[in-house]
Amino acid sequence: MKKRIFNKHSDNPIITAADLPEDIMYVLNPGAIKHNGEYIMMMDAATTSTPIIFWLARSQDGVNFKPDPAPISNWPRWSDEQVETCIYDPRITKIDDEYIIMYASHVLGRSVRTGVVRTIDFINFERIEQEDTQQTNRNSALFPEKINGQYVRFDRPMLDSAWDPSDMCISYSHDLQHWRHSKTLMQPRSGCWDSHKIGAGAVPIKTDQGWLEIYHGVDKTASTYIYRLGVMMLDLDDPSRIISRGVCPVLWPEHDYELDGRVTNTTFTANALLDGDGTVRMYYGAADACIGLATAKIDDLIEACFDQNDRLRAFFGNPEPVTRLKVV
Ligand code: M1P
Repeated sequence: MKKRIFNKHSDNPIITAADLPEDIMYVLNPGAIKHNGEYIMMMDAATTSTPIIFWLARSQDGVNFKPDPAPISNWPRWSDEQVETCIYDPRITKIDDEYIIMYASHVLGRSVRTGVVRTIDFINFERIEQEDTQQTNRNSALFPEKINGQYVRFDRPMLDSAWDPSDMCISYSHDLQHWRHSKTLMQPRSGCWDSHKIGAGAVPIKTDQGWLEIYHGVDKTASTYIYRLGVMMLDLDDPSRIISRGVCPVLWPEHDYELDGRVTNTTFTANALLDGDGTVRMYYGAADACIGLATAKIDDLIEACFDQNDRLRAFFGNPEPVTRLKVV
């Protein structure tokens, strides 16, 4: 039998709603980063009285997390003063000396878009205003360095319904506010675990083989959707070029806490942290209800990108994009 790429921690789920001090129903899909020698998780938290908000948890060892006593209370508003009704899936990228957080933002009366907020200390937060393209968009993740003088991000424009098929896209910016030259990076693969829609997962990791990306793929069955995680490798100088896309998922729902929750059959990530010893540590949302930890060796993830690829590259060809993408 093939070895597992990711191994799930024996204490999973490592955080549940019961670990938080207030009236929390669910915690899920954290962004994560190491800051001042400490692991920081920024979790989506759904309370009984507010929509999803962000809540920080901190850890010295990367396994045992202590949630802050209260959620982030000074999250900045959009300049039009609109109140966000729901925020989720923060991806935290360290770039130079600051952390850029890209997340899904809803306000009343408009569809979801990518919000961008910066911080240097996870105490004060400053909004980076976004050009309003009216594009429905989420699952954005910023690369950890500029490439050819530009910021680069994955994003995921959507059709009218969040349940419609969608592609993973890539966009470029000089100022983190105006995103240009958006193009489709990758489509769902018919007949595979990522057949229905796909989206960025983690902030990509730079390796000597290229940019390693862990993404989520959705499979639609007769009765449900299944969210699994897979890998791909992108060209270091031109990340819109896929060098190789792994064939098999590297993590999938299999335990009760992943199969049964707010959204069944769901494993979803917004982070992957490379430790000094070559271990990739990933905090993932399980069933949209709690948080698990899984670890893998970076070399195994790289190998998984190239697994059986030649045979399937010919098979999958280059299908038409399924996402309605407004190119600006
Ligand atoms: O409910 C499963 C996931 O659904 C969304 O992901 P996607 O946009 O790819 O369908 C996100 O809302 C995510 O938060 C959630 O875990």
